[in-house]
Amino acid sequence: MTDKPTLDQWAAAADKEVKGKDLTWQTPEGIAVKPLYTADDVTVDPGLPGFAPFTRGVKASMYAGRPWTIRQYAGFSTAEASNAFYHRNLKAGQKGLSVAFDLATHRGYDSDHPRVTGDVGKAGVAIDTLDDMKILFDGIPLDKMSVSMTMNGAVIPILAFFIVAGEEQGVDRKLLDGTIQNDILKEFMVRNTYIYPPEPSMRIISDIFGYTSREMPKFNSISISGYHMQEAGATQVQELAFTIADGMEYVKYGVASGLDIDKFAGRLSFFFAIGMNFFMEIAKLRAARVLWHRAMTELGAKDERSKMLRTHCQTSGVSLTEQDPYNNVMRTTIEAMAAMLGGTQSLHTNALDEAIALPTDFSARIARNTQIVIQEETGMCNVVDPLGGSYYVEALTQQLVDEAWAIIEKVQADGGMAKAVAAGWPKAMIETAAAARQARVDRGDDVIVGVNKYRLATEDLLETLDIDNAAVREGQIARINKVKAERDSAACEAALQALRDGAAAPASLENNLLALAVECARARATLGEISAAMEESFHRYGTQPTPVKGVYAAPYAGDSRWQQVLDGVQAVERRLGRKPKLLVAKMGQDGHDRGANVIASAFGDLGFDIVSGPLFQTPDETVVLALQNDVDVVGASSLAAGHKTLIPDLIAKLREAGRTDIKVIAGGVIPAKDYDFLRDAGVQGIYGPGTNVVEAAADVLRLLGHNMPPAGIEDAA
Ligand code: MLC
Ligand code: 5AD
Repeated sequence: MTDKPTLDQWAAAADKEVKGKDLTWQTPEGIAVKPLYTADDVTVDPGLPGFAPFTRGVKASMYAGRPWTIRQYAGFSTAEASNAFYHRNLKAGQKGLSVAFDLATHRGYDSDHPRVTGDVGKAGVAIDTLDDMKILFDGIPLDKMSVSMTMNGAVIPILAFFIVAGEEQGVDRKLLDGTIQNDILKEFMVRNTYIYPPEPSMRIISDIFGYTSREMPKFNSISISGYHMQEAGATQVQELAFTIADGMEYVKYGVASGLDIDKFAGRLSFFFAIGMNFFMEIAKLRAARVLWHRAMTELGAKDERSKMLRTHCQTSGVSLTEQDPYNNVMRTTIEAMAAMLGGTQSLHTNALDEAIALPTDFSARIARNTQIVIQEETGMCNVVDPLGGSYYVEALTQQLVDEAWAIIEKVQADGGMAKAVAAGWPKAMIETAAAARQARVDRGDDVIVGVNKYRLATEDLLETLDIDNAAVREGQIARINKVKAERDSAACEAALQALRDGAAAPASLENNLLALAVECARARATLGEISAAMEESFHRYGTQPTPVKGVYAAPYAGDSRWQQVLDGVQAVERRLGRKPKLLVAKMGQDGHDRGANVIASAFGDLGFDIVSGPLFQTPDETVVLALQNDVDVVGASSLAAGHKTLIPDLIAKLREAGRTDIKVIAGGVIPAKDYDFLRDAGVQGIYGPGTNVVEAAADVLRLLGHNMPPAGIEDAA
């Protein structure tokens, strides 16, 4: 018998094979992954599924007993169209519902509000009245179907409509099954569909915890979300740490409002993104359960159910590409497998047209079937936590627990997540990670197949969903007017006044905002009216973006193309007698600001003078900003499909002001089929997903009359 080889012998053998090359992988998460893991790396026994700390899953039988819920997030145009889509999807194997609202609804505006002309029905379904909500769930029994609603800003009117829609279906509140996102801290950090400032927003959450724990025992009162942090650029460690820290903050607020921790904590739920770093994502979900168990034990929970982290997952939107979009099917499959191997309770798989539009019936079918195939064809569900005991996965799980806990301790030392969010450092950390990632992609250090490697010379056009925004808006306005004409206006006004008074008074059982809003919903008040009633005391919140500096530039030190563009900017500066000036504009209710912030950072690093416009501007407000700052270029960043309404409007208003010299460019989620329309409207440059930012800057220099040489583009097709 030969001796068992030692680890040193293995290292020597591997070293010889690769001629001394260091095989350690520095992941984008900043974790050093070794080429081999052994039993020596497993320092913590993961225990058994269904038992604390739930590393291996929250149920003893996991998917062998019941598979995760196939819960596809969807919503577009009207309640009628979305309802029909839900029925078709449920018939085809989807198991739970998940509602996507349009941005006007998110931000508490009725569809007839002048600020939302470009947003109605675009990124989700428009809901203005109880009637809309009843149509949305027509034929869907709310005591049998679990429904998730992604709503944070206008959470009070939406939840009130949901409760009354159930009531009018004859469903007892006690039986309502589902989840409301209701996670405002991450809105202030990354998603930006807040309405009110942080303090009243936190009161709203405690009021919802109070109401649902008393009245709706089956309903998950919050979905504490890391998803959007990863979408905004956060590393897995940041996503994990800030999400758990957010959860701890909500629990503290709930307890401070007088609730018993074990009376509400069992209905807190979570939501994570699952990106392309396969094993890291599996380990992340396992680590999340360990961290939440530890955090809740520290916060004094006694019931094991209060410490059990149940989560929804969604495959990563930003990992998908506009280029060669069928590759997205593979990406989503890999991510879906990571989510299930990590032990998720519920899952959304993204559609292959993610990077440019909302799903069509075709792309939604492929996305849904990705999960059905895993559940029904592969046998993967028959074994609980099949990666349990993998040296690598167990070691990574522990490493993520340790690294995330260090950040959580920093948050606690700073007084909790609400204070950290107000101080702004978590957002800055995430934006720094986003700028660094963009530079790695633009330099080709991080490979994206079909984008910065193996790029096709020509792309086929993909059929995508188009929404007639004007028609949806007209229909919504007609319904709002009808509801207002038919309701008992005195009763409605009395209910709204009670809500105004409740919002003006300190939080209490009698002033529970959700309970007061349920009365408003019964009296047929609109979403905009309910939101405005609270806004009178709470006010509307806004912030000024502050792009990070020097992060995008750092890896380009010594790069010749970078230098060429820097020189170009300086040449334009000499000609103008000042730096070329770019206004990065966000119009409409679209709060996706990763793209705008990355552009502002990168162009700033290249020597442009940057004016970072605030979120939620109208075209008129953007024109005022452009004139006040006397900019050369306005770059409109659009990720929520408002581009065909808002950008032409902006150009028309610049013309009216006599400033045809100011160039307008557009970037973001803009389907190729809209390019001609935008060019005809006067847009001089369009930069879709997958754009190399240095080349976009070179292009802008050309627009400003500089003779920029082309880059040596590598073409693999
Ligand atoms: C589960 N059950 C079992 C079992 N597995 N019982 C016996 N044996 C087993 N093996 C039971 C559970 O205990 C539960 O009952 C019931 O079955 C349902 O299972 P679940 O695991 O709770 O699943 P689900 O109902 O789907 O709830 C999952 C959740 C929830 C807890 C994560 O919060 C949820 O559905 N979240 C979805 C959030 C979402 O869709 N968000 C979209 C965001 S999109 P009981 O009685 O114990 O409850 C977005 C994008 C954007 O945000 O920015 O716009
Ligand atoms: N329908 C379907 N999916 C949507 N997403 C956002 N809005 C919708 C919608 N109306 C998904 C996308 C995006 C993520 C935030 O949610 O995948 O990346």
